[in-house]
Amino acid sequence: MPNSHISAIKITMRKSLVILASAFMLSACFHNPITPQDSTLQSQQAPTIPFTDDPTATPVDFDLDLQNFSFSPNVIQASPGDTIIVRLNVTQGFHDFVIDELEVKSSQIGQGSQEVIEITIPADTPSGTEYEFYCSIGNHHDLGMTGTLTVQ
Ligand SMILES: [Cu+2]
Repeated sequence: MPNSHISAIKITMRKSLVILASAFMLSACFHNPITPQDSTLQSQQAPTIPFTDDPTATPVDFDLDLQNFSFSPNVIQASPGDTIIVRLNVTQGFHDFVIDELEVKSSQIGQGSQEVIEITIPADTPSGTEYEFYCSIGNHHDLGMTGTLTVQ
């Protein structure tokens, strides 16, 4: 008697396994249609490169090296109405680029990093106007980390 009872339990367990396996396959089928949608989404998100993501690929008007504690070059020129593109290369230290009057402020950039910024000169800027650009971190300005944007 005890033996037949045990085998009856085994059969029940096998049936359960089969049911479980079927349920798994069914759910696998339901999941299948989602997979192609996912891969479509991924291909739609494929690289659109934002302006500042690859600074080395962007054509620029001025290349500035930033180090402790100066800009090189420290003079740049533009005309009224210009939008100039400036690439900031930090070769030493941790710096930014600010022109208060034109509301220009880059990120704070660490050594070995770059950032490309745009500076728009208002069309009604009088010829001969000089804007100071400087690093706003710590006392870098007072240590001489300044330059001049001249409008011709
Ligand atoms: Cu600085």
